[in-house]
Amino acid sequence: MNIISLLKRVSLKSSKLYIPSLIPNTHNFLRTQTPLVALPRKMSKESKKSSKYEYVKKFEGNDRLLPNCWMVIRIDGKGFHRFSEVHEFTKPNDVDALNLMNAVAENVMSDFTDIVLCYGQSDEYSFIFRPRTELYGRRSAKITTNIVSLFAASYVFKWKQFFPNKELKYPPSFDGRAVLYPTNETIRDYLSWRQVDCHINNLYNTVFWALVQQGNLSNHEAQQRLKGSVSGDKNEILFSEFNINYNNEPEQFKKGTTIVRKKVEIPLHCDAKQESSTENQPKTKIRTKITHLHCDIIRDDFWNENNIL
Ligand SMILES: Nc1nc2c(ncn2[C@@H]2O[C@H](COP(=O)(O)OP(=O)(O)OP(=O)(O)O)[C@@H](O)[C@H]2O)c(=O)[nH]1
Ligand SMILES: [Mg+2]
Repeated sequence: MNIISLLKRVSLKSSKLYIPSLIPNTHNFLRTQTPLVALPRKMSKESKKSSKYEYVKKFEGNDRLLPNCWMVIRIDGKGFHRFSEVHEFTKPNDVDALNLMNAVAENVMSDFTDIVLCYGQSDEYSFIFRPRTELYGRRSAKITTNIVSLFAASYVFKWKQFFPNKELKYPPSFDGRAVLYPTNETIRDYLSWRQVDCHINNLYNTVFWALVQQGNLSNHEAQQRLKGSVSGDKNEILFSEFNINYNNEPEQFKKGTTIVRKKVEIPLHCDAKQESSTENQPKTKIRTKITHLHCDIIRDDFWNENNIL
């Protein structure tokens, strides 16, 4: 007689003993159910009796996101203007702060395997899920809150790794939203929009802080100087007044960071080679590697090189 049948027999004799109708894992059941009078923390649906209050569940809305659409979860730091001041981030770009954001995004991507690409700049990150994902039944709030809370927790968790000599003064938080894009064209346009935003902000911030830090203008004066200027004017100010060629600024600042899963060929370990060392067998294996890029994602080249769409 197996242990489940034995327990069921005993249950008939003891009115206090609870045997769930579905016991998924005998080992866990035995471990968590001693002494045998204890009720499990969560009852199976079959054995749950609805209370008179259960009707309130019907007030919850159905937020299932449309199927077969690209799903984007974008998170954005709350009040990072202040957060970056309090934590004395380098202006206009703090490499450690940006790399912390990238490491956190990679952490989220590793945890949620249906994310095919992430794009980040400043205090924001977009996570792109494959259109056919069935994660959490495509429930918008469940997906968004899981991503945003893992992001915030990982940001705190990894802070010391990037700022070993800087105390985290208060807990950072992030907002999150889910947006659907129905076609390959619209998801590409979404990402182009974020990358153009990165370029516009970075060019503005680079000139603004050059005028303030090297040109000794006040914040207000720098703002007035740049009012109505187009990108050509800003490039000219940088070049003629500060000898800065914007094209030579780091790609990470100009383009933001794109994280993708790349298939890479890696050599087999020496011992593995010895075990099965025949001439015809491959000496390499294909692995997926999460890779950070600072490249143009607006042009076709990126999409032709990466098999994402
Ligand atoms: N110094 C510095 N500041 C940064 C850096 N990255 C982001 N920031 C700051 O973070 C802000 C992000 O912009 P927003 O998201 O529009 O501003 P916010 O204060 O976070 O406002 P909400 O998102 O509406 O809460 C920038 O304006 C900068 O002030 C950085 O690398 N260095
Ligand atoms: Mg923000």
